[in-house]
Amino acid sequence: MDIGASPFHSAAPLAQAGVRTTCAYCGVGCGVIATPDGAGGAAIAGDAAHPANRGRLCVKGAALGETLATEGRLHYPAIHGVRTTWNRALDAVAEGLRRASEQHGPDAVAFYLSGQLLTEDYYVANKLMKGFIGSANVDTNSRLCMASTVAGHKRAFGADIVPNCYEDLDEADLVVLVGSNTAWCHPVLFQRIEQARAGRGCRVVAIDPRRTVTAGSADLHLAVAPGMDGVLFARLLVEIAERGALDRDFVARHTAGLDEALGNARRIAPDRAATAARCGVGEADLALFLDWWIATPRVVTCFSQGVNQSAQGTDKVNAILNVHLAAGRIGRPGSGPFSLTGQPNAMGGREVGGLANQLAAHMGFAPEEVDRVGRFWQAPRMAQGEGLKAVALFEAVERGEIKALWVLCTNPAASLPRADAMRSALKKLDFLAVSEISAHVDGLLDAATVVLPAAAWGEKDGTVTNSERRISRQRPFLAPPGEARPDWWQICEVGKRLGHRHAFDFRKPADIFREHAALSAFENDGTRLFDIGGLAEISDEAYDDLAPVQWPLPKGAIAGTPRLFGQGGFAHADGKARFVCPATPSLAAQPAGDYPLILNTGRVRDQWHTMSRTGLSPGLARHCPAPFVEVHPEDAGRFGLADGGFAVVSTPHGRVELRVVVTAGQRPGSIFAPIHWTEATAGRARVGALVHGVVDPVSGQPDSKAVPAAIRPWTVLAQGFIVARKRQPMPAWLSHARMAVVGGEVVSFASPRAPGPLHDLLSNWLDLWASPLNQRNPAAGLYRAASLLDHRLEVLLSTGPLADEAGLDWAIELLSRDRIDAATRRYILAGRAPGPPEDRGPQVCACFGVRQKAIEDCVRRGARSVEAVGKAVRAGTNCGSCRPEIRKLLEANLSAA
Ligand SMILES: Nc1nc2c(c(=O)[nH]1)N[C@H]1C(S)=C(S)[C@@H](COP(=O)(O)OP(=O)(O)OC[C@H]3O[C@@H](n4cnc5c(=O)[nH]c(N)nc54)[C@H](O)[C@@H]3O)O[C@H]1N2
Ligand SMILES: Nc1nc2c(c(=O)[nH]1)N[C@H]1C(S)=C(S)[C@@H](COP(=O)(O)OP(=O)(O)OC[C@H]3O[C@@H](n4cnc5c(=O)[nH]c(N)nc54)[C@H](O)[C@@H]3O)O[C@H]1N2
Ligand code: SF4
Ligand SMILES: [Mo]
Repeated sequence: MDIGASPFHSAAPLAQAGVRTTCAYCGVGCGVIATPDGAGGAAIAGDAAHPANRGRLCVKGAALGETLATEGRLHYPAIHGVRTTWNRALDAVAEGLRRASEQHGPDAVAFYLSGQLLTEDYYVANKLMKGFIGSANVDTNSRLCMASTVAGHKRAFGADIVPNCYEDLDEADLVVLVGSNTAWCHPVLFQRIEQARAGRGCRVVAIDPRRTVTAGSADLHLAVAPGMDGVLFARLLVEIAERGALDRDFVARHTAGLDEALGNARRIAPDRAATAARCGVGEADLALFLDWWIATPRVVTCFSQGVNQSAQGTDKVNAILNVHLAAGRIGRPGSGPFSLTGQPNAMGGREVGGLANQLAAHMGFAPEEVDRVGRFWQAPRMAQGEGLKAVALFEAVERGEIKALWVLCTNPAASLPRADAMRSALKKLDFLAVSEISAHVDGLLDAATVVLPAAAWGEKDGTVTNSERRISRQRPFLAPPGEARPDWWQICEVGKRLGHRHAFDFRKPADIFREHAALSAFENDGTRLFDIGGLAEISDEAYDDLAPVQWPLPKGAIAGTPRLFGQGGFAHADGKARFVCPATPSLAAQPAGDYPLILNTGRVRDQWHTMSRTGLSPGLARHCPAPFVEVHPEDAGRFGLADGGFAVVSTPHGRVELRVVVTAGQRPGSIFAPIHWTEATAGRARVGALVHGVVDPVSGQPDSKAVPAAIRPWTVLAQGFIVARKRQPMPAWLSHARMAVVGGEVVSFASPRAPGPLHDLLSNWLDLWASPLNQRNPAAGLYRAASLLDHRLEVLLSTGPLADEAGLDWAIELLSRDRIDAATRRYILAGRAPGPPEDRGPQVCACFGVRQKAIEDCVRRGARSVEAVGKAVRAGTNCGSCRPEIRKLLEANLSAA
């Protein structure tokens, strides 16, 4: 079969003028205007016409232009690591899937997808597996992300519906953020909340075991004990009932099960003292939270991974939905429960049925639903029941039951629990296909039989749905590099090769979208709320021009739907919502014995997951340059750890070496480590390897926030850095972290070896032995070696007993010089710029590269507000992501003064 000329590659960039598209990252779904520069890059600006962000972007969105380089991308298909043609690669995928299915049955085949795929990609993948291969073994990284919310919504509402919209955050008088580091993970929504605070005096409560930047800037922070959110919300339910805050009319007409739920809540949270004790919060703080919530009709409760990623995740979700139902505060202006989705298309994946326990278009596996979807697809081999959820699916891979797997747009070798075991499991497969954009995806690409290069953000064409059910277009403005092609096309080509030419004969994303919209309306008659029948006959032109719109949008509707359920109309057969009785909260695995601490994992402000894209940006690198573990001072004392020192963190599943940050913002007994670094960006710091395989019993979502763990000091004798123009492969034995800088990269490292021997080993590794630029000062333990090419710095290695921030800053600066003169060479070996050393502190504002010391100087010179700091050094005046941190620095420096 010939694949013909590529419609995705044209000699000229696809567009010259500004193209309206949607940000590649989080579920806020901000509108972006990208203006290609004609040289493969693009200027990025917020889209003032997009209702999600109204022109704002956070620091990650603003830096999208720094991630467009095609170096480091996959350019060609490959079989067993050898470049091949698309024809051969696609034939090999079809053959790999066919053989496994014929020899072992369809359930020996699986797809593992991602909330970063577009709806059109997702739709055809789900259709191919559930209708044509005949298995429901198609799951997604959304299982690690939103599954508990999906399950909670379904239990309470009868369907997976987010009842509210972003305007409710502008119109609320109280916003409760549960298990959400909104300031860092949904920054543009956080800015909307901050604006409501400034404008209408909205209050903010943060519920998080850690004092995050979000919690630090809230009016009230409840440092809830890990996993105990359900107790807090059970008490709230009881007090809503006892203090006259029930909406009796709403409860009577639109809900069922309040009495049982109340009885259950009274058992879980019998009184305030017991609640405060179980939640580990002060009684006065608890009382304030209860008072504020009960007294404020316009209240939005936002929740994210501190809720979802728990062994009690679905129960936590329902405990939150219960209080909103009881008070009738749902789907009304300024009030409702609000799941903040993680990935840009977490919602789209749910709409097409990307999860193994859903079919398509919000249908499940009831016989009439299987029949309906089967007739619509004219599918020969419909899956008859649920497939395996991600963790169970990969356990089946481990047992050798899954023989052929296709992974698209996610890295299970990094992000699944027990990541080391997952790496071994992938090697057991008879056949593994991987669709990826990046050539640096460790643990996955090396295990693949076939690697398929995908088109990336900026090259892809389709739709995504954000947290408020708003469908927006992602539009291409660059041609994909080499022979990279969109995911939907890859899937359709494999579908055709499996003999289903008619079912996968889509020529463009608009064709797929129309079918998806038509299925949502097919035999619907109002029985399914997910209905976008109004878009089923959309023309190609109208699809290209589609303005952001919120579903439901049934046939005949003239506008989308911002809110649902304000007047009832739930999706259960009787139209009523259900109060759910959560189990009494308790941790799935208690810290004890050899693993006395609770490891909590999550995100930092300027990186996205495995960093395959954000890691390319020098501007984003400086905020958190290396992996770390946060420890409370009491635990630091207990385990002999020092701030700035190093520790080994271990669980029965893995072990990492991390820098220690001692902070009172941790709860005693809990430690926190970010998830972002893999072997592509670091050494000996893959936190995913530590996480246990425990899942929520209802949703199957992993419990990645509460893992019993041990910590002990790790003695480091040498630290240093490598500054290099080109990416340097690093030895697996070295604890290190990479960071993009202008003109090259930095690798910082730490080691238990003494500086001299370590320096020798690394000089050897980097081929710097013979370099004339070599300086050794054994008495001080300081060693340097460098190589120049055409008078420019190529590689510089610096090793010593301590980290040398000032030396590093200067070395980075040298990388941007076109010519290194003789005088400068002397200073290279001395390791610092002429003049006294200068430590500028960590970067706070990524947009303008403003470091901590510069902000502290402003305070010393009289700045008393975030605005004044902005006026003086521009920090915080662009995307605003760093404003909470500037405020924190202001407060700290003023109280110190
Ligand atoms: N900068 C950045 N932004 C992102 C992403 C990113 O990688 N980087 N990823 C996106 C994605 S896919 C997602 S899913 C979202 C995630 O967004 P968030 O959920 O906000 O991020 P996390 O850091 O995973 O976890 C949130 C908080 O849950 C807290 N937590 C842990 N255990 C508990 C508990 O028992 N109860 C409560 N109440 N809180 C608890 C943690 O301390 C943490 O601060 O972010 C999205 N946005
Ligand atoms: N311990 C712990 N583990 C976690 C979490 C946690 O908080 N703690 N969070 C979980 C959550 S919420 C999430 S969402 C996951 C995220 O985990 P992953 O999904 O594994 O992380 P990403 O780095 O986003 O992976 C996306 C991959 O797709 C590639 N890619 C990007 N665009 C495209 C494209 O258009 N097509 C294709 N084919 N490939 C593309 C990227 O290069 C990258 O390798 O991690 C989960 N794992
Ligand atoms: S908040 Fe930031 S990362 Fe999220 S969509 Fe908006 S610009 Fe992108
Ligand atoms: Mo996520």
